Amino acid sequence: MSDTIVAVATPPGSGALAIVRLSGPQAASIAQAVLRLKPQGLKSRQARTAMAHDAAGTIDQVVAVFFPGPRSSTGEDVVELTSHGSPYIQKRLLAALLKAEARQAQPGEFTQRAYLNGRLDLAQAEAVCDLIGASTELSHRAALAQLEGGLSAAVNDLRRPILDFLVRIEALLDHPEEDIPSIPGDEASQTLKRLEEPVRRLADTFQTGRLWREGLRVCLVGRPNAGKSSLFNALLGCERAIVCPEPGTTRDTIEESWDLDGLPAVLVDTAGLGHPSCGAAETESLRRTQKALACSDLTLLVIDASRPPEPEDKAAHDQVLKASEKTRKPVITILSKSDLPKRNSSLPDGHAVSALAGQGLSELRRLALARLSPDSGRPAGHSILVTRQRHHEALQSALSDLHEASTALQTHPGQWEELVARHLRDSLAALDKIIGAGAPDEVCHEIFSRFCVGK
Ligand SMILES: Nc1nc2c(ncn2[C@@H]2O[C@H](COP(=O)(O)OP(=O)(O)OP(=O)(O)O)[C@@H](O)[C@H]2O)c(=O)[nH]1
Ligand SMILES: [Mg+2]
Repeated sequence: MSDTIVAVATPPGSGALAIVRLSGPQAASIAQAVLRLKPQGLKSRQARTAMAHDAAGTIDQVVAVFFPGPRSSTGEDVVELTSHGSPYIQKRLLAALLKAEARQAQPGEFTQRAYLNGRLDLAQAEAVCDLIGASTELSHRAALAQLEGGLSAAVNDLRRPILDFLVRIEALLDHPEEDIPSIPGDEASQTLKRLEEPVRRLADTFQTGRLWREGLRVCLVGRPNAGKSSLFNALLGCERAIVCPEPGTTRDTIEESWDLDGLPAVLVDTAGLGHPSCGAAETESLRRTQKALACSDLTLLVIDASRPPEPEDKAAHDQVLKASEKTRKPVITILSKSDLPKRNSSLPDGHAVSALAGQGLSELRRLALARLSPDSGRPAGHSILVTRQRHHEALQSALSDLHEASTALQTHPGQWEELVARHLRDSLAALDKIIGAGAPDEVCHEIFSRFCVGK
């Protein structure tokens, strides 16, 4: 990291302002050269207005702020140059800084430097990415808690008692000549159980945490004309899909981002199941509906309660229930058009909704949240959530190492110490991967390469 990197930190395109950021040992001298300031012209943490130049002349008036390392965002000397936000100015300013010996930053390289300089651990670096991508209240809350070190602290809390126990066992193993009292098997067994419990609890938060970060897919399905598109529009709060009195209006799947009371979601409208005509378009519609069903986290089965039952209903509804049984994802049965009198005496239990009158919509949202995850609406300040597959896998692996330690204790009652110590070391190594200690280089590379340039 002896070179100085540079990139535009603001999104592409024009805006009122744009920020170009430099990080590295020559950050200040390169900025001073382009701003034609004297050495030491930029003072620590003071904004300075100056003209940026290249060989062709003046580029723009910029505001420069110098953050000397190691107390900067990357741990190195950092300079931020705020210019007017025209793409032309950004391009020319960047070119001038590159000419003055800065190097174009790779995706995520600023955050990677912060990680390598100990300003952030790996979980926090991943949270930077999540925070930038957070589109709803809950995804923002989860990312912020992780960036503030919540997950890292939770992992350290899990590590400490495992390490204490390992140290006790290793003292016995390393100094057999000393009079260190041995650990009774019963006590060791209880200790291992106690160590497993909080690891399992943290790992289990992934069920909810995954939804908070990645979001979820909610799919509206049902017979033609059941009122799916009307409900789709009503839940989104806009006229996104075409609604018509004739059955068979929607033929493609339509997806739209949906803020489900703070959870990032995608709502999917589909073609009606069991349309009487069976041309090529209907066959393709059915294939798309089935695909949407197969990858939805929650299915909303819409049944029109205002019309008498039809012979095709049962097969269509069974198809939906079977698909969600296969994926083990929940289904909510919705009885639509509740503003009209009921004309179907063989209706299953379901949640009454009228897209037209706006009835039952907020209850439907609440019901959806409850079915997706019992604690998805958990209030702020509650315990930390695991939101990434990588962290969940590490916790599962730590858990299975602890479990193997218990098994070793049972299968080798007289000489368990060596084996248990090995499994405890493995479980610590698994936990360390979350915060970065011992995470292989390719894992780090994979994480940072998903960032955009300038982050
Ligand atoms: N009274 C009443 N009519 C509704 C309601 N919801 C939908 N409709 C009417 O039912 C008809 C069909 O509505 P759509 O939303 O297009 O139904 P769909 O399930 O998307 O139909 P397809 O796309 O053809 O499968 C339209 O005439 C709607 O105006 C409702 O809550 N109340
Ligand atoms: Mg429709």
